[in-house]
Amino acid sequence: MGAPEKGLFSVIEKLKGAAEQEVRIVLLGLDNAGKTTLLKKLASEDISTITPTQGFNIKCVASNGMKLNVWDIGGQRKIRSFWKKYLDNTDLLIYVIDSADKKRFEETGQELSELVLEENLQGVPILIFANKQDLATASAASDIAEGLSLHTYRDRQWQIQACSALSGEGVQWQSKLG
Ligand SMILES: Nc1nc2c(ncn2[C@@H]2O[C@H](COP(=O)(O)OP(=O)(O)OP(=O)(O)O)[C@@H](O)[C@H]2O)c(=O)[nH]1
Ligand SMILES: [Mg+2]
Repeated sequence: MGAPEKGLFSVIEKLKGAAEQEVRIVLLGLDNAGKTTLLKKLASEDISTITPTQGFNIKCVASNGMKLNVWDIGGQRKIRSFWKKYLDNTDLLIYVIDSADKKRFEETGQELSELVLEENLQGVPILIFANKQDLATASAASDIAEGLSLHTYRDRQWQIQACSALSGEGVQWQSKLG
């Protein structure tokens, strides 16, 4: 698991500083990666009845004097073509990966590499969550970073963080609120 100070908030704080009031976050990744679970966990909502997202969910989370508008968009292949419609004015891209789904590492890497080429996302920082670390078969975040060649992303800030949306470990949101 990543060090606590490397949490979501440190990224947002670096991004915006204290002066800015509103942050637009887009949450993307393949279907079943755990995006909606992560978002609900962040908002301290029940995660027992989550179904695949057919369109998108938006949640506004007020925190540390900032308003975080988080757009959680379905990751099924047929929905991915709509991702582009949601990228305008994005302050932060959160990209979620199922760390235990090795069969789809190539697919998720491909989607991410296409996203970083999007004009609307030029220079936009990326926070990658290597999710499902509670599963014994999960790959380490460092291995995923290497597999995705993240070190080649030199035109923006990026950070990868191991987490479990299910347990909340590594998500580090509430811990920063207090
Ligand atoms: N073991 C484990 N399962 C998780 C974790 N996060 C999510 N899941 C499970 O993964 C499945 C998919 O989670 P969702 O949150 O619906 O995934 P999604 O990325 O929103 O999927 P789409 O809406 O289809 O794009 C659910 O059964 C979740 O319970 C995690 O950290 N660990
Ligand atoms: Mg979803």
